Amino acid sequence: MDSLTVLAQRTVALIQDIPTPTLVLSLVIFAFVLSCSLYFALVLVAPVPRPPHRSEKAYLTILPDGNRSERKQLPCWLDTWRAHKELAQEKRGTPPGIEEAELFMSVVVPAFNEEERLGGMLEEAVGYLQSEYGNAHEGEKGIGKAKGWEIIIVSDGSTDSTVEKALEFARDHQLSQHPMPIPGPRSPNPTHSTHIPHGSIRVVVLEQNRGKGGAVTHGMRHVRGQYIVFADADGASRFEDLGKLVEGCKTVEDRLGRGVAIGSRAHLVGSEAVVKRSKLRNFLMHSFHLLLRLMTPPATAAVKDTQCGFKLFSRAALPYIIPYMHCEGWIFDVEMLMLAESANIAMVEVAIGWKEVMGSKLNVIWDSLGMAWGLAVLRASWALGVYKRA
Ligand SMILES: Nc1nc2c(ncn2[C@@H]2O[C@H](COP(=O)(O)OP(=O)(O)OP(=O)(O)O)[C@@H](O)[C@H]2O)c(=O)[nH]1
Ligand SMILES: [Mg+2]
Repeated sequence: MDSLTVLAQRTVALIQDIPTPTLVLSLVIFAFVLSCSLYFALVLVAPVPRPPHRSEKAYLTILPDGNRSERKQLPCWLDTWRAHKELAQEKRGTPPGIEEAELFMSVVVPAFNEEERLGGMLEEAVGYLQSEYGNAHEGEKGIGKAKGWEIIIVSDGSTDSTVEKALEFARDHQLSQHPMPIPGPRSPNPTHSTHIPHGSIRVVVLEQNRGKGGAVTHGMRHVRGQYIVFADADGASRFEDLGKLVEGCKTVEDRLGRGVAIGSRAHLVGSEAVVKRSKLRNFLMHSFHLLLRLMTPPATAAVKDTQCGFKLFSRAALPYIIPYMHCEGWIFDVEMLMLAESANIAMVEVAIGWKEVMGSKLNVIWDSLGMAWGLAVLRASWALGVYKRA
């Protein structure tokens, strides 16, 4: 008989000698200690977003005379909402809604070292926004607003000239009736450009890099629109499809006006653009989808393309999502969808045009591992109540 078998036999004999109540109690204590350790380990590893620095609650824009503005205070619906919520809790009143919109469409663009790609994306965006929504009327607020737009570019600790490029774009397009058109992914040789209203582009500068999730969430705290979309700075999504997202969102909005429309590239799987990607990237994409289906609640698991950087939210949906965001990295889209689902906000997936654009900063292997880890931590934090939701 080898020593291992002897050891096993002795252990079994030892356990058999322990009275049953003592054994059960020991198991209960063991399970309790294990759960506590897991909980505290999770509290340690689960990301907690850092509060914004003072300078990050301000924006830069181009003044009507073409000069760059001083830092101006950003309006923040979230601060007002939180103050009202605390008051309502003290008085046991009804929880607050969100303050009224000032314009129709807010576009949040996270930008990390995007001096090369940002201009082309903005050209395409302002062309559509100005022709579709036009100028906002100063001082007018209200739920029925169908005019006006803003773009909030959140430079995510960029070390290149992203901020200067964004302000240069705003200056040219505000001052000139015929600005110099900037080539983009869909129009390499553009012939016309769009004159834009003063102050429609705001640039927010994060002092340190936070990751795409942190940048998007930060921008979305300061939006004034009735609808809010976030869009990648590379211009990969066809901006004109924004109209389809708005229509899609309207069809699912509930009586509180809450809805989410998710731009989707699922219809492109099998197309040249996706097939041309490396085998490794496509393999990791499929593995990630499998993980998502296994680990997320049903409505989120049913979304075919959770990662598309083109998602639209109605204003009324924001207080159920933005205050409860934790993920700063690539997994933040999934957190947004899970929060919407947990608040019973309907989501619709809308097929959009998309083009592979050179210059992606995604590190396929490293970022995929980060996403799998982020998803595991997110799911566990929900299960054990480490993260609060609405
Ligand atoms: N890589 C990266 N992008 C960031 C970060 N913060 C904000 N972003 C922005 O996130 C958006 C998406 O980045 P991309 O590099 O195009 O990555 P992607 O669209 O997920 O991947 P592709 O499908 O390869 O284009 C861009 O607008 C980036 O500027 C960050 O810390 N790292
Ligand atoms: Mg991209």
